[in-house]
Amino acid sequence: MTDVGTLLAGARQGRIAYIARLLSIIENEEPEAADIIRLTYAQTGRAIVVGFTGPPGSGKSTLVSAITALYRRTAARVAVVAVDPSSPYTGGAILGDRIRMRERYLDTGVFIRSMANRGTSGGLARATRRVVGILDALGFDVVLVETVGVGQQEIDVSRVVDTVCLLTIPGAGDDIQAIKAGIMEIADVLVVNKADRPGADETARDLIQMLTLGSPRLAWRTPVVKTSAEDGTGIEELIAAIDKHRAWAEESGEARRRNADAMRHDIQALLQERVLQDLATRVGKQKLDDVVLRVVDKTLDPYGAVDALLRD
Ligand SMILES: Nc1nc2c(ncn2[C@@H]2O[C@H](COP(=O)(O)OP(=O)(O)OP(=O)(O)O)[C@@H](O)[C@H]2O)c(=O)[nH]1
Ligand SMILES: [Mg+2]
Repeated sequence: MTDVGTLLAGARQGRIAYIARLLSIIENEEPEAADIIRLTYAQTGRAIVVGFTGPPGSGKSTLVSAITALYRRTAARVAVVAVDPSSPYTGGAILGDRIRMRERYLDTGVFIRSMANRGTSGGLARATRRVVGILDALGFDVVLVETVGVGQQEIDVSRVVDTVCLLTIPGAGDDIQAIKAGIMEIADVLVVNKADRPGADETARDLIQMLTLGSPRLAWRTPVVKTSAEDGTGIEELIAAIDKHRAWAEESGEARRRNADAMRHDIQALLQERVLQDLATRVGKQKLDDVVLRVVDKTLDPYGAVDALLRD
């Protein structure tokens, strides 16, 4: 048994080992998870929670690092949650050079957590949302979530974050097709990263044209921002676009609507689990075995078996 109170107190003081342990309990749905959520849920909803999604190699990790550095200038505490990353956050690849990397990892205002993909995408989305919620409740001002956004395993990131940034890169015709195919539905901000490479203006133009052709999903006009995560160009503009979306979502009620949608999903899933558990307890193995035998002996049909089990 882990003492939840001790863990929470340590985590609130910013002790990394305690934070990590709390998140593991949540992620693995250990018995203490429900208590932790009960004790922290009321303190959630303060952090700026932003998702970065897009095809592998589009520069999500590099952009998250760059944006983290900028948020840190205003002394914000930043947490990064990388969902099933193909390039681990401890690798040198995420930061341009070793000096910057050392600075970042010595910086106690930054906490990085990688989440492994576990089974169903629904499970991962829920675990991710909870992990984000705990970080929010522990006082992180900004929580950045990286997910691979093109492919079968993608999680519905809009159920996890307040603002979804969808990355593409110059000349990525196929990616744009994929974006067109529906992923754009979830994008609150479109980012053309690697804008230091040729073709960024054309790609941005294509995206803007696509946005004007499609019927607007909401009153929100999805902006297209060009960035270079490598040299820092456009990062301030990206933060400004995120801020603007956040303000709009608050004012228009979209934030509340989206949260309600995510919570409905979450509660329904929990309800289903609970009902199934209760049912398993109520029915019991012996009763089930008896009924199965009667069905095998043809004295009862399968529907009648269910009726019989639920009756007593
Ligand atoms: N030229 C240029 N290269 C970049 C930029 N951003 C990232 N890169 C490079 O692109 C490569 C992939 O970057 P990552 O940040 O690992 O990309 P990712 O989207 O996180 O990749 P996965 O996590 O594997 O999906 C690295 O070699 C980066 O240095 C950029 O703005 N300009
Ligand atoms: Mg990455």
